[in-house]
Order: sequence, then structure tokens, then C-alpha cells
Amino acid sequence: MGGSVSSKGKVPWITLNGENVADSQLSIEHIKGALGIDSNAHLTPEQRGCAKGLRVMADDHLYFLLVVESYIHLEGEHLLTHYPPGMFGPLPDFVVKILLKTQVKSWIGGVTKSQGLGRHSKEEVRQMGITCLEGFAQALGDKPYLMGDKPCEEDAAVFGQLAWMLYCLSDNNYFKKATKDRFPKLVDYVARIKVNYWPDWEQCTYHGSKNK
Ligand SMILES: N[C@@H](CCC(=O)N[C@@H](CS)C(=O)NCC(=O)O)C(=O)O
Repeated sequence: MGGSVSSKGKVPWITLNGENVADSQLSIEHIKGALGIDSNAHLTPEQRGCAKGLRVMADDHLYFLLVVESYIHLEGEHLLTHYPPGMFGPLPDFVVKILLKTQVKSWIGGVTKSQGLGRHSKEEVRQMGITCLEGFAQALGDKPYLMGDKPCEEDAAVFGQLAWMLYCLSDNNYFKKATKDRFPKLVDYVARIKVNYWPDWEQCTYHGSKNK
């Protein structure tokens, strides 16, 4: 594997005992198999089914809607405001902006058009995203985690997409604003997982946004 992307040309990937596994879910399955654990042992078959559906909605639906909104509609502005300065080496912001508007936009445009969701209008993409966020909020209800008092594997996937949206994307992002306005329980949910499972979040992540 080696380099910054996997053999599939994507991130993330893992190397466990010399074996490379690309894709987050395949990596989770691989680790569970290697360790002989079932992290969802506390779930009923019905809950397992619902949780799987929510994970796919996060990984394969919301993710692409967030990509379309942040890289196409907002032309990647989050990379200039919510990512570490120096990420683009010595390139000045105006050069990065031009590259985002042209190269990155056309590359991501191609990826999301092939995937399919990039073919919809801005309004349709936004409506689909709201439906999806509403679905997570409905599934969560008043519980601390998706399937009850104890987190399951799929909470990690849903957390991953929602945390990216809330902590890494632009404040102008339609879905980020809508979540804060309409789905405060999702904001609390993400904060709960962050506090409970990443007490060292501040040390592990960058918090020097030029906008703050
Ligand atoms: N569902 C996959 C998604 C992998 C994925 O799309 N990763 C993105 C970055 S978050 C990527 O590497 N994109 C590069 C590309 O599509 O060329 C997973 O969870 O591993």
C-alpha cells in the first residue's frame, strides 16, 4: 500500500500485522475478525438491521451530499478556513482559491457525477441531505446513542460524518447550519461521543482556524 492513499486510491486504510485493508468498514470487519470481537453483541437482530441502514446512509449517502455541498456549491472554502494554515505549503490563499474553484471542483465534480448524487440540482441535494439528517435525528430520538444507552459500531460511522460536518466544514455550509438550527440533538450527540471517547480531542486535532 504505502503513500498517502490506499491501493484503491482512497483513504482511510489500515495495516494490521503486515496486512493492508482499505475502506473503513472493511477495516472494522478485519479488526473484529482478528480480535474475535462482536462490538454489537448487545443489539437485537432488528437493531442490527436498523444500525446497518444508518451506517450506509452516513457513509454512502450523507458523505457524498456533504462533498457536493462543500466542494461544489461552496468551492472548498472550508479548506481555507477550517484546516491548518500551511496545509498547502507556501501557496498563498488566492492561489489555493483558484485551484479549488477550478482543479478540485472539476475533479470532485467528476467523482460525484459518477457516483450519481452530483447530477442533482443544488436544491435537490440540499433536500436529500435534510431528509438524511432528519432520519438520523428521528432514529436517535432522546437516546444517548443510536440504539440505546450503549454505543454500537454504527455510532462511530455516523459520528464520523457528523463530526466532519460540524467541526471541519465551513460555517456557511447549508447542512451544518441546518443541523444547528433544526437538529440540536444531533449536535449534542456528536459532542457526547467526542467527550466520552476522545477526551484528548484537543491535543489530537487542530483548532487554529483563521476565522476564529
Ligand atoms: N466509504 C469509504 C469512503 C472512502 C472515501 O471516499 N474516501 C475519500 C476521502 S474521505 C477519498 O479517498 N476520496 C478520494 C477519491 O474519491 O478519489 C470508507 O469509509 O472508507
